[in-house]
Amino acid sequence: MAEVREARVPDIGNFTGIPVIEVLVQPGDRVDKDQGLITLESDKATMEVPAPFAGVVKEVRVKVGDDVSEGHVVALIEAAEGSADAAKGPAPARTPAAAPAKAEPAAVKGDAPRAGSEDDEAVTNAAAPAPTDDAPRQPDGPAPSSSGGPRTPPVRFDADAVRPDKVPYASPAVRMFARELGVALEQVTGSGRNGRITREDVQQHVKAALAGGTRAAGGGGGLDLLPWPKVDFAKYGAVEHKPLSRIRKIAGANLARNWAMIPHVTQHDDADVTEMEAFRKRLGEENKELKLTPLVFLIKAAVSALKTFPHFNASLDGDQLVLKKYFHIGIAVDTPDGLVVPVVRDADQKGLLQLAAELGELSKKARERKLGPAEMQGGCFSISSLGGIGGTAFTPIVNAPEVAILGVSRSAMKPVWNGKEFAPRLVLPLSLSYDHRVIDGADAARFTSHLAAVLGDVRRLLL
Ligand code: CAO
Repeated sequence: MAEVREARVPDIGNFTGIPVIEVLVQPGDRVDKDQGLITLESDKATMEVPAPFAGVVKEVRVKVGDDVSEGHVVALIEAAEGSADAAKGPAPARTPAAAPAKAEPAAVKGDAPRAGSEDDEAVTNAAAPAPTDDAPRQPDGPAPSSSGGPRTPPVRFDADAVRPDKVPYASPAVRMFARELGVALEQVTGSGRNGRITREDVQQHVKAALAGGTRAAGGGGGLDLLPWPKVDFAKYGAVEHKPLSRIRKIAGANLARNWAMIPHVTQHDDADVTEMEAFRKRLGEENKELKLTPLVFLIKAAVSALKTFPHFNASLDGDQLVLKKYFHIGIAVDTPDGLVVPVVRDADQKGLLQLAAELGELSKKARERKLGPAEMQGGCFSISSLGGIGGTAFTPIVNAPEVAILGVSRSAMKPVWNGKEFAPRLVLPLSLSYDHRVIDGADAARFTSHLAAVLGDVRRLLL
């Protein structure tokens, strides 16, 4: 007649009083050797206690919430007929078992090696090989001790080797389940105790990915944000509801994507535009029909800088940088309905006066909502000028798929040291935001220095 034997908690290093968080079997269950019986969870990692031999569970001696240590009896199992391991297995139930022989411990890694994997050798004597109901069973278990006596598979539970901030909190069974589905556990939010990831969490993650959610299974990043706060503002005072305009909704969605997906850095600089302003005023006097603002000089200066630093006139396309040989400059225009960005095409081929005329026309059309989609497409680089309004600096958001945007604030007279004395100079603040995946800080500083040099001496635009 088959013997009923004890299944005990194996060697788990120096850990004692580890809570049981899952009981994976119940009386009557047929278990294979090394099949998980219970899951333990310390504050740093989880592990399964495996069945030391195949058989039928007669009694489960622990429940969720119990604290267990090495040698604690987990279950009584009636050994299957002909189970070689059972013959050499632990002492029969209710007979105190010999202390489990300690094999050379192997550290439990963050991801438990799966049965039959290349890692098996390294973990020959490590328990918790992590089979699951739907996983292949491990054909052979731990080797008997040299004495040939009974032994429970030992586990070295090396919590120090486990980085709690790096290792997702999940049982070996859940890890294997995630691996089979190609899900990176780092991207799954755990709903269990202490943020532990459950099988259901993995399933939900896959469902969200299949439904086109932001979190793709096994790859990509994706933001895992809290839901937007829902507040009843009327509780605190009078309010009025006003629907967002279509432009604001579209612009808002684009801005949010660009802000979230592009690693932004903003480089600030000053340009001495004293001479440029004197020239602009003269030119304005001669062309009273045109509105000749500093912006047209900025467009020309931007073209000059883009020619000198071609990777600013580019877009990312996967792991390719698409360098553009044309110079279409987007101009952010403030309209009552929100922000739009019409594009001045081939700005390199146009003079200051033509640019002024075109800019006047585009901003008028923008404010009258008469811009066609084609007039807002194909931009290489954008300029957002708040100079007519005020401010000293700001951080514009890159207009994807462009890689940089120039923000311009209001010029102001400032005392500037010329080597001998402070002289009153008209200083124009520049704020260049860029995509740090494409542009390095040093190049951004060179770019704004180039802009400042060109705006400081507009004769350079002829070069
Ligand atoms: N410093 C000082 N004065 C400036 C200046 C600057 N940097 N830029 C413009 N000015 C002056 C102009 O010379 C003009 O003066 P006059 O009336 O005496 O001629 C006045 O400010 C108003 O200029 P403007 O704003 O009408 O014209 P512009 O060519 O500079 O800009 C446009 C045109 C369409 C870009 C602008 O009207 C606009 O919409 N700006 C807002 C852009 C925006 O919202 N950006 C933020 C986007 S969110 O990141």
